[in-house]
Amino acid sequence: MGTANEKDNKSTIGGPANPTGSPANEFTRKLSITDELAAAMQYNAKAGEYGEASTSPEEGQTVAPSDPFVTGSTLTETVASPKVGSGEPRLHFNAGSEPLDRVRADASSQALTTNQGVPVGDNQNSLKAGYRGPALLEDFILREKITHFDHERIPERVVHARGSAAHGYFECYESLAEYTRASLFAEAGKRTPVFVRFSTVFGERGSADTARDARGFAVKFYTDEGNWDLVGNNIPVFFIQDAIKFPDLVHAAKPEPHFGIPQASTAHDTFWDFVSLMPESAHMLLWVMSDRGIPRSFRMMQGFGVNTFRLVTAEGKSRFVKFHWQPLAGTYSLDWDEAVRIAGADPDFHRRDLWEAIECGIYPEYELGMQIFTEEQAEQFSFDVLDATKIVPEELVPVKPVGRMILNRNPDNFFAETEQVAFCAAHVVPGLDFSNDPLLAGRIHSYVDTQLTRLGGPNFHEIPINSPIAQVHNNQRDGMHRQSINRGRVSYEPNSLAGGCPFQAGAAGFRSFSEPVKGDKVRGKPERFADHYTQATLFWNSQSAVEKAHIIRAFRFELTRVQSPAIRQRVVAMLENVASDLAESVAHGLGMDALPPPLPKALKKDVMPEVSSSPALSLFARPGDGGIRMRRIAILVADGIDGRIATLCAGLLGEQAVPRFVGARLGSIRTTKGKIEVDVTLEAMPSVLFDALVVPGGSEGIDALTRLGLALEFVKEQYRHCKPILVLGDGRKLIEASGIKWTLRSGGQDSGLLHFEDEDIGNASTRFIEAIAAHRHFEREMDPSPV
Ligand code: HDE
Repeated sequence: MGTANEKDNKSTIGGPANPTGSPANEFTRKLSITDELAAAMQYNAKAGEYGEASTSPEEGQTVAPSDPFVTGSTLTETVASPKVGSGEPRLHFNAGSEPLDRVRADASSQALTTNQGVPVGDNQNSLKAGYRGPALLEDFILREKITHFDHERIPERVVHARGSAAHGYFECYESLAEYTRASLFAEAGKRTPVFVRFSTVFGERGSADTARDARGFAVKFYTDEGNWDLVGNNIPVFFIQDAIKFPDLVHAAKPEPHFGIPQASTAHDTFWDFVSLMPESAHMLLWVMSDRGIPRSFRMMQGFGVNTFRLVTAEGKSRFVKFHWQPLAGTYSLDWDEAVRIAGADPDFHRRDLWEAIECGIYPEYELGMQIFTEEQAEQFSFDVLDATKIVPEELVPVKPVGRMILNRNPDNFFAETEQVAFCAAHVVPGLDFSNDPLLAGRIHSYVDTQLTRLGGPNFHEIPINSPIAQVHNNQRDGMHRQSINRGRVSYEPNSLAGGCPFQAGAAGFRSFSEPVKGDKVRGKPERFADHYTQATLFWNSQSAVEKAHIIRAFRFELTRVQSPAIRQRVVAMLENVASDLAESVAHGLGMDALPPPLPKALKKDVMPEVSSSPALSLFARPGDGGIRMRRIAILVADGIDGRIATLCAGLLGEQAVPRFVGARLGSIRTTKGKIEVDVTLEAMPSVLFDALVVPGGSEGIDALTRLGLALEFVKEQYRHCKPILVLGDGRKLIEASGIKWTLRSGGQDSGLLHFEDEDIGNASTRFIEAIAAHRHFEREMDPSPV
């Protein structure tokens, strides 16, 4: 056991008087082999840290210890117990990176305990001095329970507080090694686990899902080289160009501070005051006021990385990239009147939709696309790719599909996963990097910073949902709520006492793209950022007539709620620089007699855009796969309806749609052929919660429905919101009683209002399914609606 250093070891302050064979001898041995390890690293070869050499960092120096004991914390680590574990140290391993199973808890067949694991005998009564006497301070069971309860809430996210999330995976179509060394894109078929959170931006945690707002689309990829968070939105641009304006934007949009009104709505003075003084917001405003601001479902909206990022190859070559998510179910939206009513009928509309789709096995799917372009190409664009208020039109750089994402598992626990997940725009992996977008720079800082308050300290990366599946090894230590029990005494680098570990990865690790930078230290923006309107006009020009009408309606609605006429005028003056027909229509709706002069433009010269219209910007450009999975279909029922409706219902179920028999009360109703159980009442699930309507035949049943105000209302709303309506046989009487006309005002045919005789059910079903797949039948839309 003796080594050359044994004598010296004995002379250390902690050195034992060591009778041979005693544990103290092991102590001496450890001192010796520790010294051997330290001696094996004679110096720190720092040459690679300077000058030219530092651009390709080498792997850190490391020496393997002759015995694992040497890097351990204690000689007693082999002592096993049900608490400390097997006594076999798991070397080179961080147990915190194990799958979430390690922290899932299930109480079936288990007795109730305190947080200390003490079985609780009575969970009904606090401890008292006598049945009618005072409760006793001694009652640690009561106090623990109440104290924990008192602290159940954490601060909500300062923005994006309202959200819903799911687990799934990303699958790469083909190797992207030509563009990036990111491991998740290394080979065709490679799967990477993901956790995705969708959110609204401005509403509080309990606000309604259907508020008009951008939607967050944040994806955490648990790659084998660490976590990559693609923290995007469902709109490809943003309100502002520089992070320094973000607190102003959010303060202006949130409820006004003096009275906390309005909740989850930009329809108020402070928001429009701010944005009309920040004309760079014009482009984003058009997107938010379009139907993108009220998606039908999280499953039916696009996602965008917004900021320009970089892809970097193994050789260090960089290209710019914009990220796009494309939903397989197509892009569809709500009607504004519908969105407002849903907020009352089911404020959890989007959350429920996502949850139910996944529970039913109808897994939401999105394709990831990339617009990849070089810096030289970017130089030629009429806009600046570092400006987050600009898109790169697909006509300039097509979107290359690179993989698909499938959400196939709901979380076990909303708080532990959806609430505690922490996304961060700074979380990138080797092969990805940032551009100099000044908005992105602020984001790189903000996300970690905000978690320090929200999640209570610097160890939020250890919360199970946030921990990477890639191993975490570094010398960070301590802080609130630390979970890892780091073995050994070394928490610094360079070191020789742990054989240099953990050592820097060198070429295998993340390396920032070495971008040449020059220029004065300034506060300012490049000139191309001053063009605030060209792309807002491009968006407007790319919309269909229906979409334009909805944008006008949204501006009118929001500005009608603005109390200050001067602010309304300023917004209209801004819109004049986007499109005169837009400005005029909005002004007309606001009762303005004359248009104000347009806002002066910051950029005096005209910009020559590459394209003046881009069809890809219309929601109608993305119908999806044409399926009607998870579409909710109401079948109105009352005693005496035609029983053949059951056949139609079965056909819809076959398409994985969700038909529901809706009646005045629960229980069974009598049909001409037997009985049907009512699924839900007209009151509990009003029209706005359904995508389509069936009015069955059967004279007696229809007469009963015609006498029901709620049934008439139901039909009217389906019609007003341009939804497909299938009417069978005598059902036509309910349509007529609702004041609905069979033909359009233009005299044409309404493609979404179908009437068939009862015996025609097969044909009716096929046509109806097509009409549902078309989502809405806007040819019937009139403003204002006569029904
Ligand atoms: Fe965020 N943003 N953001 N943001 N953001 C947050 O981080 C911030 C921006 C986005 O589901 C916060 O953890 C700044 C653009 C999403 O948990 C905070 C700026 C885009 C989510 C923050 C922006 C986003 C957030 C609040 C301007 C689209 C929700 C809570 C410089 C690309 C993630 C949190 C989730 C959340 C800061 C602008 C997307 C405060 C400073 C542009 C999807 O850190």
